[in-house]
Order: sequence, then C-alpha cells, then structure tokens
Amino acid sequence: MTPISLVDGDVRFVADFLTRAESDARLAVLLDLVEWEQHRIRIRGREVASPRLSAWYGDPEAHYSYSGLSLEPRPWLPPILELKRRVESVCSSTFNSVLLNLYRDGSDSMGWHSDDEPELGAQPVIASLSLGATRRFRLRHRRRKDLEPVAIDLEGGSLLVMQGETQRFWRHQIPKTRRAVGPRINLTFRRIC
Ligand SMILES: O=C(O)CCC(=O)C(=O)O
Ligand SMILES: [Mn+2]
Repeated sequence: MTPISLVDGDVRFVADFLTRAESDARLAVLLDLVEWEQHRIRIRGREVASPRLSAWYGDPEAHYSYSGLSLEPRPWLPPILELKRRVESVCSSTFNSVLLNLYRDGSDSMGWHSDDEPELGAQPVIASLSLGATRRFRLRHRRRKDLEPVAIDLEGGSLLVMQGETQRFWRHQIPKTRRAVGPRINLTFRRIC
C-alpha cells in the first residue's frame, strides 16, 4: 500500500487492489444482491433523505449509529465476506461490519464528515473499497486552514485505508459531479467495539 502524505493522519492507497474485471463483476453482483435503502439522516437537526443508497451488514452485535440513525446489521452475504477477507489480508485490523454506499449517478454524494462515532474507538482503521465509476474523494483538515485539501480519484478496484489519527483531524467527502458517471459502490469496512 502506498502512503499518502498527510499531516496528523495515516492514509494508504492501492489503485489496483482488484482488477477491472473483478471490480465490474462485484459491482454487478452487489447492485443486485444488497438490500439497498435510502436512509433518512439528521443534518443540523433536520431529517432529510440521504443523497445515496446505503446498507449495513455485519456480525449480529455490530450496532452502529451515525447522523442520528441507528442501524441493525443485516447478516453477511458471501460476496461481501469474500471482499472482507481480501481487504483484511492487507490491513492491520479485522472488521466486523461494513457500510455500503451506492452512488447511482453524479448527483449522489456524501457530505463532509469524519468517521468518529464512539463505537469505532479512538484510532479506527477504516478500509474503503470502491467498485464501478471513478469518483473524487476529498480530505480537509478540521482546524489547519493552511493545509491544502487532498483529492484522490477513487477508481473501481481501488482500496483506501484511513487509520491512526486521520478521523480525529480530518474530514472527508464525495462531492457531486456534473460529469456523466455510472453507478459506484463503496464498501467501508469497520470494527465496532
Ligand atoms: O464513498 C466513499 O468513498 C466514502 C464513504 C464514506 O466516507 C463512509 O461511508 O463513511
Ligand atoms: Mn466516511
């Protein structure tokens, strides 16, 4: 994995973790098999429809809450478990849950946030696997306005791992794009303590 140079953070990246063919095949399977839902999330006290579809899978005890939402995990599906094992083989952590996000087109997005919920622990390892269309991922330091934001194009088959102090000091987002882009699935593997 290639380290991305980041003050106060530890981010690593593999552009071709899966081949294009593997990535496209898994995209098709997961589009079909996953029970996609449009969650309602809480932003500044208001409940709104999330601008993407999502699903939460994991071990039975892996309860998770984010953006005012409380999620019960669905039981693992074999193709997701297979990806989890492959991701674990290059990470310094094992995972008991995964949040899947489906960005149907360029108008789906994810706003600025950190994955810093208490149940993720102090220095969470979050492994983010992308399938399908390339989307831009941005990182911005919470306090240091002098630091340039970081942009990484996440292609299908790429793996990005955020660990150490990254969630404490940095926020990240997937902005909307006007480019015509097809569907993208992102799996963020996590360990709920
Ligand atoms: O889609 C992505 O690459 C980012 C997903 C993400 O940040 C999350 O699920 O918390
Ligand atoms: Mn995140």
